[in-house]
Amino acid sequence: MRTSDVDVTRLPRDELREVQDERVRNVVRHAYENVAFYREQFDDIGVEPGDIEGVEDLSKLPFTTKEDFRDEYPTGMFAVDMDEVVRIHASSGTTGKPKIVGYTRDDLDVWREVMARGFRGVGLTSDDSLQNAYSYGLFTGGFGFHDGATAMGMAVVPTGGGNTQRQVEMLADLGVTAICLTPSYALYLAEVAEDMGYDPADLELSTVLFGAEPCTEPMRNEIEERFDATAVENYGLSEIIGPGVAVECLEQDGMHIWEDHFYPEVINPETGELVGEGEEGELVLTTLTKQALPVLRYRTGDLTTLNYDTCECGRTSVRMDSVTGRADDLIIVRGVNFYPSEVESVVLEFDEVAPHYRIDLRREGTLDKLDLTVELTEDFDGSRDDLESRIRKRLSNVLSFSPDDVTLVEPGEIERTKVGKVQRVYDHR
Ligand code: DLL
Repeated sequence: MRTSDVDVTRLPRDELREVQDERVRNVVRHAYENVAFYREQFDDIGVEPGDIEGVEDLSKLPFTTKEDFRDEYPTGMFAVDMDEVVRIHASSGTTGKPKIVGYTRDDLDVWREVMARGFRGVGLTSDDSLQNAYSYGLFTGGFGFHDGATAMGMAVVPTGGGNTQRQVEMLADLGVTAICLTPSYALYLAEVAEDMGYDPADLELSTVLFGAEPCTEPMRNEIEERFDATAVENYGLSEIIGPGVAVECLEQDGMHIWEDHFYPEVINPETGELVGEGEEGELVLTTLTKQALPVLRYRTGDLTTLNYDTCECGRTSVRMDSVTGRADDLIIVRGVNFYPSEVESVVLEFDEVAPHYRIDLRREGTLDKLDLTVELTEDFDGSRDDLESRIRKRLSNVLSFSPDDVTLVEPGEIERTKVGKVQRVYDHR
């Protein structure tokens, strides 16, 4: 069955399942026949491609991990010869070799299609223009957005990351209607625009497409207010395709996973068992159509929850919540566990605080300590002691934890990320 993007996101779920089952059979066979890594994995546990009759059977297979990508560096996970590969990207982790990913011509078509689907889903048309402030290069953000927007006929302004004053000039002078960038860079861009004498809300921008790093609801609200635009989220990762695995619609009620291409499962990161419907856990993805780099049961490390209810927009595709954190980002201090995003949600409840903060973890003797630095807004003129103690109290109510040190700093003092992904947690232990 051929699926077009008009119908597939609204198919009754049992019909979607038929599409997925057929595709998973193909991708499993393709991976087994062409990637020694998968063949060995299957043979080790005595499973044959024919044993996987549909997505329900995926749980018979082991997970694929980031380490597997590193072990197979650079192209051991590829299932086609290099002459069929037309694009390479890479995802750089904080440590070790990057994960190299490859695409055939058809893979690029799929990528364009899922990106364009996301654009159309938020009302963008070929009449819109998109300023692409994601970096071009090995990172998938730049080319992923560029190709999808070009395929749709939008006018792409390929600024890439950084050079923020120029970004502002382009937005203002060209009357650009949509922009894509990380949420932290969106806020920085607004600040620079203000410094240059523009009110970001007066720009023509109607849509801000953000992703590539976590963003809490208060942070999104701030972006929407600053730019007087609708801010919609995009999730993805290089190993699976890049941006465009899942995208919000205008309901802003979870990101639709394009399930005809990417099959999601959620597991308990400790045990590897599937969690119950609607429970939070680590997202595991299987590519259903990728040729150059088929990936079976990939542990993304990203924590989320899936919602299978039909969306108000009419789409039946499963929706994932914003990523609350990565399983490996969990902060454990003096026996209390929490994610940086939880600290962010609490801190941004305070109107006196700007959406910029950092968390420093250090060790004193045998004790772990956590210092929180938050930035004040321009118009703050209250008592610092009072604000500090209210932030502490609120953190301690919500997270059962109070930082060792809370420092309030002047606007602009926390360093901004101009290219790449923001870092908010610094572990000095
Ligand atoms: O960041 C792809 C992308 C580009 C997505 C632009 C959206 C927009 P990688 O560099 O391989 O790919 O990083 C993937 O980034 O596993 C998540 O931990 C994180 N990530 C991506 N999107 C989101 C999001 C791109 N919306 C890793 N919210 C993923 C939170 C995200 N984290």
